[in-house]
Amino acid sequence: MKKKYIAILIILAILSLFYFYKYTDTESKEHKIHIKVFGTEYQFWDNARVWLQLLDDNNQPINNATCFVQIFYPDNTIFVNFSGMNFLGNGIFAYDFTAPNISGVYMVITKCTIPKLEYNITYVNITYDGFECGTINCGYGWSDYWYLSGRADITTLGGAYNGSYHLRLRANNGWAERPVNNLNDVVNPILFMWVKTYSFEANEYAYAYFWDGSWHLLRRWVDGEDDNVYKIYSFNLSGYSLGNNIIAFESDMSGLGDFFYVDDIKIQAGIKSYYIANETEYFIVRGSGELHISPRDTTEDVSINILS
Ligand SMILES: [Ca+2]
Ligand SMILES: [Ca+2]
Repeated sequence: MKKKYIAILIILAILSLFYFYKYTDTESKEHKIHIKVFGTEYQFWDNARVWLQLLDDNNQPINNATCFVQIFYPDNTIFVNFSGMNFLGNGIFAYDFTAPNISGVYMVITKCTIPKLEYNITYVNITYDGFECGTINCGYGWSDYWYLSGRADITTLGGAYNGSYHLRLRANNGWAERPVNNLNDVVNPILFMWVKTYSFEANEYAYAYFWDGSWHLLRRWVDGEDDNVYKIYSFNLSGYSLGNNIIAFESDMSGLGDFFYVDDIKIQAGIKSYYIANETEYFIVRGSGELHISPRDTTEDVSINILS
């Protein structure tokens, strides 16, 4: 009796090969492209499909590619010789065909060409706080408000560097921290801040930290530089793990008459804007996989199927 097969739904976990190519760009920063090739299992005369997905290193689909597929019969002769694949959206390209009546494993080779991208870099202030709203949520480029504890406040007292307000820490328990927006895709971020200290004695300190998964000391202020005059400090953040980051300050002085002030804190960094550099230059990204084809009326050579 003829058996009825339910649709072959189970996608074989076909080889997924990842190929890495560089976009050339003005900063020679690496940009990776990921290609995953999928086939599945079909029977003779099925409408069959192989497809692939192209993603960049931010897992965003690459849609401006041109992709071709080559399919080999189980005896390694050519069945499809680099036919164009159809773009379906979201970085997915597919090739549809009628499954031939030769059972076995078909090797699939894909090749995509992607226009080369370059980018311009514009340096801007991506994070800033001058404290001029007088509370914990001024400025821009931050992912949350300031968290203040102990003797830490935003005040007009003591003379701001710019405007009326600044951040002030006193005594031995002041702590101020604020998380910044994701810095993952910026170039050469540099942290600037204006700081002044006053009335430090020996063994009195204040600290600036940067968190990138663990805390790193940016600078320690000590007795002898506590002249109550604002000075600018800069810290190159390129060497840290950029993504989820926090800037923090801590006071470790003796009393309420010892002062650490911060104003006009900012991160300056390069922002990338991509463009197609040259219509005649392309990257080639290759991938491979396989699909299985089996007879309609027998379970022979069918590795995975569902019977009703
Ligand atoms: Ca200010
Ligand atoms: Ca003191």
